[in-house]
Amino acid sequence: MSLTPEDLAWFVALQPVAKAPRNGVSDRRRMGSRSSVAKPAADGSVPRGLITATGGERVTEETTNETIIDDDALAEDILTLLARTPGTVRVLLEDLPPDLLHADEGEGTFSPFSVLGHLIQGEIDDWLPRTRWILEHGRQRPFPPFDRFAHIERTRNRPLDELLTEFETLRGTGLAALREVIREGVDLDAGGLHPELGEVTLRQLLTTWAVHDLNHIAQITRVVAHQFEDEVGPWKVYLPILHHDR
Ligand code: NI
Repeated sequence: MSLTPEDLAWFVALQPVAKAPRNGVSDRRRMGSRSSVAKPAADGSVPRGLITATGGERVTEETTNETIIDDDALAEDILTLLARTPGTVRVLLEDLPPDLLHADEGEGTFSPFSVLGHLIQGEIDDWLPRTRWILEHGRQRPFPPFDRFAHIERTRNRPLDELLTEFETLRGTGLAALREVIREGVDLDAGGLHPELGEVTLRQLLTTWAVHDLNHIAQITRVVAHQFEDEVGPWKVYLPILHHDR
C-alpha cells in the first residue's frame, strides 16, 4: 500500500519529539542567527548552523540572560507546530455556522473561511517555494512576491470540507519535503532576499511559517469572539481577545 499525502501528514505528526525539561515558564527561548548553537556531530565536524534530522535532543546553552535553542530542536519544534495546524483548523472550522465561518472584522479583513484559503495559498506559493528559492538562489534574486488575496478566487464557492482536506494534503506533502530537506542537512543561516523586507535567513523563514500558523489560529478565534462582543456585557473588560486593535 502506498503512502498518500494524508498518511504522510499523520506520519509526520506522530514523529516523537524529545523534550528536555524546561526550567520554568519564564525560561523563554530566543533564537537568532548570531545566538543559536548547532549541536556538533560525533566527530565534531558539523559546522555552526548546520542541522540534521538525527537530532531532537534539546541542547541549550545558558548565557547571562537567555536560554538558546539549538538548531535541531528548533527544526523539531517547527515541524511539530506545522504538523498540527491542519487538525487544529479543522476542529475550529468544521461545523461552524455559516454566519461565523464567514464573519470578518471589516473591509479587507479575513473571515475564518478566508484564513483557511490563505493558509492553502501559503503552502502553494510561499513557504516551501521560498525555502527552495533560498537554497537555489540565496540572496542573488528576491522571492517572487506573494499575493495575500490570491486565495479569494481559488476558494470561491468551494465546500469547506474540500478545502480542509486540501490544506491537510498540501501541508502533509510540504512537511514531508521539508523533513527531507532537513534530513539532508541544511544551513539555517542561509540567506534569502524578501521583496519588501530585504535580507532574511532560512531560520527566520521557517520559524515565521510556524508562527504565521499560530497567528492565523489566533485570528480565527478572535474573529469568532468578536461576533459576541455586544453580548458579554461588562465582562468585556476581562476579555483581552475583544480589545485587539484591528
Ligand atoms: Ni498571513
